[in-house]
Amino acid sequence: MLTVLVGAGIVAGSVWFLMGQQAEPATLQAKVSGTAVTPQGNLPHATLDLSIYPNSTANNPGPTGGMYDFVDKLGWPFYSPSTSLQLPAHSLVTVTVRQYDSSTTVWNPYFAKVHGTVDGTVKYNGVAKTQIDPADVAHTFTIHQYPQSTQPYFFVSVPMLAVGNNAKNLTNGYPKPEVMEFSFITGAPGNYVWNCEDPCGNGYVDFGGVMSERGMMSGKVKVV
Ligand SMILES: [Cu+2]
Repeated sequence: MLTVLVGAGIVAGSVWFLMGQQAEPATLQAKVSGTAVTPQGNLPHATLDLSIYPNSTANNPGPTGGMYDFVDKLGWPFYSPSTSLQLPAHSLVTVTVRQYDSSTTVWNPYFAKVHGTVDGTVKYNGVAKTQIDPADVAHTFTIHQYPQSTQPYFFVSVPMLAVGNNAKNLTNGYPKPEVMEFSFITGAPGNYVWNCEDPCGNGYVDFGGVMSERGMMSGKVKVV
């Protein structure tokens, strides 16, 4: 019992430490170009490009400054170029993700399924799918409400396909990426959060460390 209490204290302590130190990275704005035909009529069309790296390298340092200069040395995975995202309201948003990390099996199969995209699918390297094998999930991109929010409902969750464990690194220090492309429709303006629901961190059930880290596996989504 004492061990459990001490363990819980360490988890709470490290979460407090990380929360207290968190800086918000510079905001990445989705680019609007033209309109798109959607199930909700013609809407402005915005695009957003993200990458997921398994670790930083000399040429790709990841988030820097403040505590990131410390966490970057731990070999943690991160979303790039930013985890602070801004999306236009009442628009079709198409996100392209280049994913360079290997698998950590997602424990809850719900997060191996696609939720909240326009037609319920994601294009994985050009092939539309509604889910992938939980064992092949590297990370997830999951947008949701703050707890007890009164804002419009907004939920999108996409499992990110892992590169093979034996994939060879190329000259840039990473293997050839898996490419995910998906679209969703935003509603009224509001403030949301996103995070990864795959246990890619460490500490308590692998949901510590990087998982709660702004700049790495969680961030803000502002709909304007
Ligand atoms: Cu992750």
